[in-house]
Amino acid sequence: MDDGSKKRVFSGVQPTGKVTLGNYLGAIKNWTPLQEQYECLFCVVDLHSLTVTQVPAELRKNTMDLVALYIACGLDPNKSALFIQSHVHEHAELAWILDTIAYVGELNRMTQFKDKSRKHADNINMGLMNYPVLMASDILLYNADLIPVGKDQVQHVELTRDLAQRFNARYSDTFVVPEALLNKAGQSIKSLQDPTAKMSKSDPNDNAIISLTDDADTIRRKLRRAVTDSDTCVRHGADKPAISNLLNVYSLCSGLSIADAEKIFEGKGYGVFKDAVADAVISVVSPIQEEQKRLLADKAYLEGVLKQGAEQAESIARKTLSKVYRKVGLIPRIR
Ligand code: AQP
Repeated sequence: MDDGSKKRVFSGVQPTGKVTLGNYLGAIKNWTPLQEQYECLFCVVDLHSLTVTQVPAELRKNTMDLVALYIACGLDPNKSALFIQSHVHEHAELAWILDTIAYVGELNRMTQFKDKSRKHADNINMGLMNYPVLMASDILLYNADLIPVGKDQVQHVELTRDLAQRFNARYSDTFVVPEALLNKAGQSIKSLQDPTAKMSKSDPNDNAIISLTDDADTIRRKLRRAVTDSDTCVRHGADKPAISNLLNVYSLCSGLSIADAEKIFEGKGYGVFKDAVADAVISVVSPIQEEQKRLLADKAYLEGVLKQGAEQAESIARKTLSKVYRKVGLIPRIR
């Protein structure tokens, strides 16, 4: 962690299931280089995941898998604070204060709330509606300047900005007003079965997603089955959403530009192209899987990382929360 001169970055992923290639290309992959330039905090947002029904034992496993995955993807505990959201109780406490300045109307309008309410019609709980307020708390607690997110989360960062400005206007300058940091290429990786929908870990159709735990054969099979567009031409364009998505994945995994990829696959047809996409994805995913497996076998190391990360995060969070409590008029406890 840093002496305070660098800009601060905060981001997180929910341990809601098997992390997808979308989470990796749209989020985690882009965090690694940020560690060189910024003071970074990366969190496994377990409290967020409770907004949809979880099996407790699976949640525990997914959480530790994700911690190991962060490190396997290149997040370095010596450069960034890596921690679990629920280990720093200030997240939930600041969320309560922010709840008192967030309007029901604005939360009701959030696209993710509407989507998830449709998908989980039997469990439209208050947490689902409050999700963006907890996310605002995650960010504002650390006075983070930059929030690397995929396109789907930009609306929540906008709400965070609104809440920060509203609080600052009402109680005097307190929070940094953060900005979303969007990685253009990976901003939205689409479902393999419906290129108009984003690839999501909680998608019930396993063929729609590539999970970072899928083995090579599974990745190849899923890509071969991926839906395509009407003609047989490998070209990027608004009229070819399925092939554009695969080209995007290919480009991000191979390091080649989309224009170069279009030239390579000119006249080759979808079969050859899909196998090449599979090769590129496997070459990225396999080493991550091996490293994740190695890390998961070293429980003591992971626990040490989490202890250190929570301490680093807590030392910032505690200061922000006590400032906020003071500003809103709560009396500090005498110790
Ligand atoms: N398909 C995607 N393409 C690019 N980026 C994506 N992200 C998610 N899906 C894609 C980015 O991953 C980060 C972590 O997301 P999250 O787990 O906190 O929540 P999410 O956006 O709701 O992700 P999922 O996979 O869709 O999870 P579920 O199914 O549980 O809701 C974010 O930065 C997000 O932008």
